[in-house]
Amino acid sequence: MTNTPWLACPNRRFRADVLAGLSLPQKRLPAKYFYDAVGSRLFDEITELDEYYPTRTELTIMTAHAREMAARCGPRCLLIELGAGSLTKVRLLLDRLDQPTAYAPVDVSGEHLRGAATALAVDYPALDITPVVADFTTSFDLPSVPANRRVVYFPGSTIGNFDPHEADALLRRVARIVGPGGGLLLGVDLRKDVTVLERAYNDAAGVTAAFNRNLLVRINRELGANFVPDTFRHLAFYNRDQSRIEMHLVSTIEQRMRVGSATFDFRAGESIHTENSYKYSVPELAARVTACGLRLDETWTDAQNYFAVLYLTAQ
Ligand code: AVJ
Repeated sequence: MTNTPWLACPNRRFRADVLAGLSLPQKRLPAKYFYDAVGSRLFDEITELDEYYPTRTELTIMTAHAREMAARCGPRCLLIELGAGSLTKVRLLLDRLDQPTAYAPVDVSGEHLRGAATALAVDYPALDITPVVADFTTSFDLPSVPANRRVVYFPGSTIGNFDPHEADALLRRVARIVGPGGGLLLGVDLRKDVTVLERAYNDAAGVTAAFNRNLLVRINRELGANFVPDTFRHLAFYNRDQSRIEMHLVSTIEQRMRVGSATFDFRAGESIHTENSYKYSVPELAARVTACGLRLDETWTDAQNYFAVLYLTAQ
């Protein structure tokens, strides 16, 4: 048999999303598809760039306050991490948690996740690690282990990739997953000087540009398309009205591209909108989470107020 539905399925979803996104008047592609194996590696490179402050700042906050965060989680918690990536930040938490019953990292990039989980298991031999390969924007199964409390760890300001109504839906779903009394430890990037923001998405070494263009490389490979990534220019800027960084790929020439049997025309200068990264203020976010059934218990931030980590309790 040549058709294995459990393998074909995720790809069908990818194809449908790409075809739908490229058919819009303002072409767009969902940012979650950045993270194939190459994209995940490029993102890890981004986190180490001088210009990219969020990861480093969040790590500083986590290092300074991991003990208080772990105390909020309490003993024997089930820790669920959304968009787990390389599993570096969570170590700071795991080092402080009181007998966690299990750790369930959830990520779309199966290869990357399994590798990271194996590496983590070496350093935490007593911990029950259950990687869940899933798109956390859809529903997914969690290990059914008894725990004092369920806590979702959602770091990296990944919440910033969601439009406000999607972010609300996700927050409501997290509240439902952890149940009343359950927690959410949320990392968010804050509003700040535009120069600092724009530099973070326009690094001198061009790693962010490569990360952006890799989406086209992935589409070529997985969906049989003929994009020439070099004919698309990386564009990232701060949209003040929406308080978000926008990333685009701008076609430098007029061209017709093929994705499978579909074709898409590009004018010279026409863009594909590839990512939004919303920047929040703590009071604004507090109002939002409250409306989604979560109570803000504690906020930790850095000296420059660049980034915040929030502990929220589901009502
Ligand atoms: C995954 C949301 C943390 O918006 O900063 C980094 C991804 N995109 N550079 C962000 C990203 C371009 C990122 N987050």
